[in-house]
Amino acid sequence: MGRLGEDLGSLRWRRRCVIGRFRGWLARRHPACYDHVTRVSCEGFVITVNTNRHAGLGRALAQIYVLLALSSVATAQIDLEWRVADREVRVGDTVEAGLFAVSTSGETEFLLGMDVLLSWDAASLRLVGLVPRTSAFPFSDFFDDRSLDGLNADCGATTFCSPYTRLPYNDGDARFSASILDPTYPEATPEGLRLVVFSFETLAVNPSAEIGMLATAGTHSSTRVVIRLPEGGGNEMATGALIPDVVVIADCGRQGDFDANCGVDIADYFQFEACVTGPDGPIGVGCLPADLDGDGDSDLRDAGAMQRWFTGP
Ligand SMILES: [Ca+2]
Ligand SMILES: [Ca+2]
Ligand SMILES: [Ca+2]
Repeated sequence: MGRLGEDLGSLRWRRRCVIGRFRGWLARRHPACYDHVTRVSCEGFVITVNTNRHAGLGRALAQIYVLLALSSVATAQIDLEWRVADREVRVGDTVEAGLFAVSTSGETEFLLGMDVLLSWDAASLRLVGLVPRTSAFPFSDFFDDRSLDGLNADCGATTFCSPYTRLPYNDGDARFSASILDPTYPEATPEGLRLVVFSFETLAVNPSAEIGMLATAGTHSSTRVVIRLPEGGGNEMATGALIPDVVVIADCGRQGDFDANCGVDIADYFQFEACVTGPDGPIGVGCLPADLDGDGDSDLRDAGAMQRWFTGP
């Protein structure tokens, strides 16, 4: 008597119908073998067999392999993606950044809950908070996580850093959690579901201030998304890619702001027109704000940037 094929698993396959199809097929075609499938889950399977009892086992296992190979596409994943509303801002502006859940399976997936380790450039951005009424989850917040890695409490205090505002310390990382309260699941689509909108204040000039996520932090904390499988299929971890976004933070008195009043308006536009050089440059005296992209001239590309920076009449 021997054991063959133990822990063949860790093959991941498309869960829903495939698991059911696999079980049904195995039960019909190879009931003896089916008895030895000791675990079938969304993560893989384990088969423990008695080689002396099942002469046709090799053929059966070969067929199982074929079935699983054909079906071993990745399980559903939910990418988490930042989408910043306005990527070009000035110091002192507020930036709204939406956190989106994007289904990569081509289907709508039902979200059960998530932990997201937010990260941002704390030298140039300050987390202001959640934009009210933007959450797809009824229950979401920066919870007191002192018992874990204290990402929301790592200001050094013994209590939650901001017990009144429910805001974590602005050190560039925080743990955000969301979950449902009743069986109404937010639906992540391939186009992306906006989970929540965070607002950040811009603190300092930075041509590429990143708002991102951490996969793990400390000893216990990780970014994870849990989905609910249909038809009583249970819950499944479905954490996909973590996709950051960047904000361009410029200073007052630059990038088209000739009068340094932290806005680009008609008065700035007239001065810009007087400074246009075409692609050969060079920039004239007092015309530095007309070179918005910093390449030494004031041409059509700068004019396009001027329009993007335009803040009002
Ligand atoms: Ca922190
Ligand atoms: Ca101005
Ligand atoms: Ca230029």
